[in-house]
Amino acid sequence: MSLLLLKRQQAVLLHFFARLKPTPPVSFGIIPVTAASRHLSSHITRTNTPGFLQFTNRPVLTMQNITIHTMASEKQVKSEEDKKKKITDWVQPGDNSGEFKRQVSSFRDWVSREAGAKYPAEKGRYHLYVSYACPWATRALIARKLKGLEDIISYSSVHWHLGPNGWRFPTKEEANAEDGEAVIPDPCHPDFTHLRDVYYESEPGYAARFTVPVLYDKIQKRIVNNESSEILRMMGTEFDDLVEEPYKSVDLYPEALRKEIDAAHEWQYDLINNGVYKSGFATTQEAYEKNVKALFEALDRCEEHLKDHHQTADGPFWFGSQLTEVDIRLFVTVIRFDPVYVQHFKCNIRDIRSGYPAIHQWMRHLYWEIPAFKESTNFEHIKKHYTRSHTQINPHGITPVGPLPDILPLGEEVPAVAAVARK
Ligand SMILES: N[C@@H](CCC(=O)N[C@@H](CS)C(=O)NCC(=O)O)C(=O)O
Repeated sequence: MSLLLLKRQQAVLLHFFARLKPTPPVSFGIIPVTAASRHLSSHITRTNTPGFLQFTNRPVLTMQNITIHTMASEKQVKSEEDKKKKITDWVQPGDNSGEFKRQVSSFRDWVSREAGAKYPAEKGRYHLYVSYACPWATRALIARKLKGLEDIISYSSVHWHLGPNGWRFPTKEEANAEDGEAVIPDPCHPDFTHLRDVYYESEPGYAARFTVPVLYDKIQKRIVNNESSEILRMMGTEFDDLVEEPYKSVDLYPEALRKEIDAAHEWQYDLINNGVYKSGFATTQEAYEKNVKALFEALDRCEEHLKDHHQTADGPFWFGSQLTEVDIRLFVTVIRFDPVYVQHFKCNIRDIRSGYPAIHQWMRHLYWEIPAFKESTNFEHIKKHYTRSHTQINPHGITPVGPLPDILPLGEEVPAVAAVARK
């Protein structure tokens, strides 16, 4: 759209509002949000529809603060049905299948070590937005530590609560009181209050979910990628020219294992990583049962696999002696299993600590023996986020106290397991 056309549309709007001025504030309609509209005052209010703002006829509109692109492209004009959607609708209203359907991530660029890359690997250039609560984001946090990228990629965590406007940044006061490193206001944009502001800065008409993780380029002021599997993959290799040994030779996706890694990801993503969400967000008995049974069959398969590895004693990881992406991606779900998924998502056919000895051992080894795993796990955020944000599942927002402890020490078992072991 040309600048001239835009200006003309702004002028028409201004004229219209000038005529409405004497009347009390009324809602006027919704328009697509733009980066500029963040700076608008009371004429604009947020809506619960991602990508759109509410216009009112409140006092004096100047040309300066109607710096809104009034472009309502085909893509941005939303149906009445779309407008009713809420961030907290995990299953779309009217979807009788009762199935949670995860959206496809939108930003899919890559940081690259290649010369002339659009997003070159550079120290200090990228920021990683995460939530400690989120298993997908924690994949990236773990990789950042394992690959020695702590001085190369900065990071911060959002507040644990996900509200009607999505993830928000902690205030300065909260940052002091919060439990957890880097739980701070947005370090890249001090005036941003919500993660969605970062999305709108990159793409004014963005109309999908505002998810973590987000890998952000501080120079181009743009989201590079918001898909955790890809952020994990690029952290594994693309910054290797900037890190010293021993980090350079940490290979999370080794050539010789690629086929097996890809195959494991395929079923584990669908049945386990996403399977807990499909169980927990289901709104029909059929959808819940289908997904929870498939989840536990997949966990049984993990148990068999890890039991064999432990018996042959070729190493503590999924592929024996080599820590790979598979360990990271499975860990972030399994570590949340007993504290949250068992009760909150009704994934309670068994729990890990009493029902899956080999998975339990594998998980505890990663947590207690490899600092990147423990340091990226914040049980406080994990427990509070799910139980107090998903009000349709847990209307009173009460966080269960147990199980205690969040994770057992290595070598200690729940009493029933220990009793059997003594026999
Ligand atoms: N495919 C994405 C999924 C990320 C995702 O769903 N993150 C959740 C947190 S666990 C989120 O930010 N949800 C906010 C929302 O959907 O509004 C990825 O793997 O990066």
